[in-house]
Amino acid sequence: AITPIRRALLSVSDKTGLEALARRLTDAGVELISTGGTAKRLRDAGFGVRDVSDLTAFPEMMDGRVKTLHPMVHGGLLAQRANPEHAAAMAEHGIAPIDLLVVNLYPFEATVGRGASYDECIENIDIGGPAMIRAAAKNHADVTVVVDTQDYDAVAAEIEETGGTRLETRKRLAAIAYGRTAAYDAAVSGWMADAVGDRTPRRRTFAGYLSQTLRYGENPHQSAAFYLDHSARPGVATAVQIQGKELSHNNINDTDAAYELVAEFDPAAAAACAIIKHANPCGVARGPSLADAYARAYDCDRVSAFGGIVALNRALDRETAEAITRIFTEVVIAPGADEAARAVFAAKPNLRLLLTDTLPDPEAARLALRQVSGGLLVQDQDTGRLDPASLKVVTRRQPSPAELDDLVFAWSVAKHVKSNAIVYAKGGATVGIGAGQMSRVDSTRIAARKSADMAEALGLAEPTVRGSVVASDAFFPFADGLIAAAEAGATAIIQPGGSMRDAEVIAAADARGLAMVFTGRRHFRH
Ligand code: 93A
Repeated sequence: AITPIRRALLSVSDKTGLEALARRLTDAGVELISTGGTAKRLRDAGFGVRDVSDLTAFPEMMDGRVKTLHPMVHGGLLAQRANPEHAAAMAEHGIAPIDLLVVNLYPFEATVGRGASYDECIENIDIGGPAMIRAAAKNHADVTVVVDTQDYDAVAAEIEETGGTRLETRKRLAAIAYGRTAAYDAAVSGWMADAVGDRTPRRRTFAGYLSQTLRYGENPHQSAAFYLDHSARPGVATAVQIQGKELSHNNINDTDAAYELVAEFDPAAAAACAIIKHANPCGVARGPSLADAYARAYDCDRVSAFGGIVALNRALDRETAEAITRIFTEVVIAPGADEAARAVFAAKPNLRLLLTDTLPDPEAARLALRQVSGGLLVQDQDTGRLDPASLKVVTRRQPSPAELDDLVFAWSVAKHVKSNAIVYAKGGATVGIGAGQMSRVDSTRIAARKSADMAEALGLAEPTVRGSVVASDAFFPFADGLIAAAEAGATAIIQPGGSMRDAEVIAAADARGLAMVFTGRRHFRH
């Protein structure tokens, strides 16, 4: 069954495609009504359009805060056409039906995104638009609602073809409409809660707004899209892509992991580089220069670094760009890139280069979400950072200053490795990483074995884990993991402590002359 469309109300902030739509509606004999700015744009383009203020016999007032909030508008949207009482009310009050509503809202998310003042953000909270959208969507039995410029073409085509719209189309559009108002209010709520620093998980609602549809998801048979939240946090979501192929679902996920990790390292203190594969680091290093940091991150696991994601904590320079382009790399993200570096990358047009103005703030409080079947798990993001002064030495031997430095470095990396996480480090670079194993002792052994393989490939006399330190993201439940690390050649250990068998683990460390410190805090990452 087709419901004819005779009158349309158009009220849009984003005027993309407006004239083309108006042309097709007018040609199909549809009468147009509009709010101030939209009406002006249409009139300037030569269309005949009736002002909402004429319909309501009320001026738009209070800076436009009140323009469509009127029974002449809402009656026209909400009246059930086949209901005799509704028809009588319409006749009595002279309310004419509105069959098509085209609205897009004040750009609240974009206003927040460009860092506008509090008052300006408040002024960009649309009230009349969502009210009309919700009214029209509720009454989809009779009314067609369009909130996305991307739907203009299909709706216009259906009107041209049939003189109206199908019920199925109106239902589909109503679902899109409620999705838009829900996401809109979630953005307003999230922004306001952030403004007062309230991140109580039980009070939050979550929705994003569409940034882009992706070619596919984690695998080619999964469809996917990328949604942004209101936070405008520097990172993969807000970065400018300078060059390279379109980002994939997995690129976005891995780039996020890479940038969050490298942001742990203060660029004023040292350059740092993280290379990521499958959301886990395969090499992380600090250094006097970016090129040095990249080279040593790469040396941790050259095999895995192939096709990896590289994140830097300083602006990309020519030397580092040249080193990165020597192997196949998927994505590079950095807080800037100089001209010479850009020129080097330009010769590799497929390589994706993402730039942000600043690094993400690793200490910024925020919520982390994870989907489970039928729900969302919500928690504070793990922003816990180590205060070296709080470390407790539990062994007879104290760590040397060099060991201590590496222990803190390894711990910062371990926080970003999937559990069970084991990270060996030496001289400000990881030399072996064990990630995502179901047993901690397996992670310990895998990290040592990878390091031995790497040492062999590099032609080194002995594995790089010899004389390294090791971080464990959670306590060693038994001494076996620690013994495995000691046998691999680690000389110092950082871990949360807190196992029932801590005494056994400490005794095993003392027996081997290891230094061990407890953080009192774990960094599970599942
Ligand atoms: O300030 S409002 O919340 N009050 C209203 O009554 C109202 N009616 C429509 N904003 C309102 N709108 C919004 O105005 C629409 O959602 C649309 O985004 C915008 C279009 O205004 P103009 O046609 O003047 O450009």
